Amino acid sequence: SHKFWDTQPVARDALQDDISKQLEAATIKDEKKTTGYIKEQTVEEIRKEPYPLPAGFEWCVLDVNNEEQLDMMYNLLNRNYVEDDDNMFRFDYSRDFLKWAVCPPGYKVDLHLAVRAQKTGKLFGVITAIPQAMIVDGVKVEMVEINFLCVHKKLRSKRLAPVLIKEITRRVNLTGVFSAVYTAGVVLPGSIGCARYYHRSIQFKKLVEVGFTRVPNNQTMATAVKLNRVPAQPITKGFRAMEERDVVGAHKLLMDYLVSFKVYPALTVDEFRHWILPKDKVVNSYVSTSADGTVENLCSFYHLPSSCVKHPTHSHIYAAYSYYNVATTVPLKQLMNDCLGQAKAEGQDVFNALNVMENDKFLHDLRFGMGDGNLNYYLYNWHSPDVQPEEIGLVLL
Ligand code: MYA
Ligand code: JJ1
Repeated sequence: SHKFWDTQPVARDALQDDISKQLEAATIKDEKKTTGYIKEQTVEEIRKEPYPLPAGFEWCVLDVNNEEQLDMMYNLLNRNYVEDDDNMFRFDYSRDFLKWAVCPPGYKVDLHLAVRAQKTGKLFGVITAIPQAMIVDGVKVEMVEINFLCVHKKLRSKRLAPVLIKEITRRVNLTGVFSAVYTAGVVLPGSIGCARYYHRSIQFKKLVEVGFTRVPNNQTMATAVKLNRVPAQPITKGFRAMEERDVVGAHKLLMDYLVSFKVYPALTVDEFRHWILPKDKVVNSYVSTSADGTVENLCSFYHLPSSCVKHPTHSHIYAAYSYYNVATTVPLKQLMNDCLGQAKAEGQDVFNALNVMENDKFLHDLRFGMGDGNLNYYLYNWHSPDVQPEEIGLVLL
């Protein structure tokens, strides 16, 4: 049982839910709703006062355009954020990345929420929300995306996370939004689907040295290095970095593509521009167009290095994460192979992708291997059918 999550408006897992078990046993048809709010609310009934914090702590907001406050957020996450199962690697989102990730069009500073020590001002917790309309099973819903939930290692297991979640929920509710989407490596109530991480080695030798991967039993280092070579020159005709002049066309290309999925973001042109235009060491995107400039193919990745927690010489692995890709005039496999070449040129050691959207079409042939991590997708306060990974048209940062 979940002391906190059992009190929240999220879908109950039919197998864990006693009531639906009883219903099943009695063969009463359990008409599971597949659309709409789980709990109907209005702004008027939302509590006006912040939730109380343990003595010695207070709420604050992070102005990431202030270098000192950005540094505080960066340092908390760099030392305390997500690690792999064996605590070998820890996400190291860059400062520029964090600014980009939490400041899309329409963002609110009030929703870059943190907990600090009253005396010293030191940060102990953070959680962020950004606005994003989502399409779930064909229905458009105003939501927020929740990310960067983090509690300092020294304050773990003291129930601070539920307070952060309740307070961000209250603040989001006061803006008239009542649903949210988020992802997590862990399994919690409210999951609508589960995706798997896949990894394509680019700097194979380094990845072995840091323990990210190993030489397969039937291969030598030399053969493995050879097998993982990527072409430096793209094959797709006219393949180039995306520019402002491509934004409207690429936006249409992506949104026409995303309609085929059960869950995807309803991006405005301005939001799309923010998320996709190349930003050094943050996000890369590439297009090819027809002679008249119509965008026909789009691929992209974001930069998320991880610190090597214990390694004596290698401080980081540089990882590119597959973002939004649409191929209409070439095979997706070819487009993604070109994308791999660009990731290598950008100094990346590994290219990561989830088995969402049509990624399964290229993962095997382009020599991706299954990782040891899962990514669970969640909705807060919205009924949704369960979705298979290939029905998910959403990549969160
Ligand atoms: S996912 C990334 C999460 N961050 C990390 O994994 C970084 C490293 N870990 C930590 O910093 C801490 O371990 C965290 C928990 C902060 C994760 N999502 O305070 P506690 C539940 C939701 O004693 P701590 C991301 O950023 C747990 O089941 N709940 O635990 C998306 C238990 O509840 P219950 C989680 O370990 C975040 C309770 O917390 C998670 O000190 C989306 C224990 O609290 C988790 N990842 O801190 C958040 N992990 O007893 C939800 C544990 O019931 C947003 N728990 O089982 C919901 C929508 C809100 C907005 C709504 C608007 C309308
Ligand atoms: O990166 C991940 N796993 C790697 C490293 C594993 C190190 C030991 N635990 C991995 N490497 C093997 C790759 C190899 C490729 C060729 C074929 C054989 C295998 O598997 C994993 C993902 O797989 N990452 C994590 O576990 C990090 C956390 C993931 C959850 C993220 C939650 C984000 C929340 C944001 O809202």
